[in-house]
Amino acid sequence: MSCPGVLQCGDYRLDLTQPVVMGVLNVTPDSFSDGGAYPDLQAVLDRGRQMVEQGAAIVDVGGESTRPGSLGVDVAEEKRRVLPVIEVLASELSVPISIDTRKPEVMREAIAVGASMVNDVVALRESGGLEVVARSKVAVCLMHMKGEPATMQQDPTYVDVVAEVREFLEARVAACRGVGIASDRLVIDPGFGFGKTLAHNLQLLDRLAGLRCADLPLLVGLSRKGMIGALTGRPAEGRLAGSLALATLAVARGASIIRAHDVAETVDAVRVAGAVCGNSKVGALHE
Ligand code: 9MG
Repeated sequence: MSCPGVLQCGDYRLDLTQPVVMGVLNVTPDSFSDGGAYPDLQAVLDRGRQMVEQGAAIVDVGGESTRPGSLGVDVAEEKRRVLPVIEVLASELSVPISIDTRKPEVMREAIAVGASMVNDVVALRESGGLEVVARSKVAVCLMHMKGEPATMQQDPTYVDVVAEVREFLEARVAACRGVGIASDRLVIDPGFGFGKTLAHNLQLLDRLAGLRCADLPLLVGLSRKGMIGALTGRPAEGRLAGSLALATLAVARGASIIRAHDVAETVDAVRVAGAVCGNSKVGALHE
């Protein structure tokens, strides 16, 4: 049965009565490579442990870049990058491990080695994705993306971006329910930067509460994104202050999960924002 404020992630029950942080752990060749063919598992595990110590409630592992302009990797290469990492993190860490992938075969094998959540930028639209998740107990994040990463930022247009994103998410939630995925396993995400101009991103954030469907938790990924670069003129590594400002605004507008690279700083921002907005227990705990 669905229980408001709890996300069922495999064997984990994640408390979302206060907003939480999902740490980003990319295992693309430029991230944890030791120069050889395989990811440096010890370095990845150390980073995962550090994220948990810093307060991450979920660790999101991705082996394929979805940045604007990026080209995909093939399924064998993606599995080679992520599966050993998921297996070691799931056995060593005490939080749900999420697999960031759009490929049903990668989802299935990641779940088999311990992933408790699927983070899918195409919201289970690839053939077989719905069934893989339905046959498991994992949670799934359904994200909106218009177009494909290689071309999505080439003049994206909407009549009403908030209404179109909400209608898309409602349809994907209905598709999930249609194959038997319970509501307490679903999370929705407007997909900031995925086929959206700066103006679209700002409207979506400002009207985030209007995206809610069926009281499902909202996840947002704003950390280091191009919209911060557009507003501040700073490169990705100089966008922490902008990322924290957006994370704070997202919590104020009802976001439950903040996907972030800078875990320690984001956890503090989210706790403070959650306390002010009345959706966190942290104020009471430390008074
Ligand atoms: C993988 N990835 C990159 N940005 C993201 C975002 O905004 N949301 C989700 N769910 N995943 C993302």
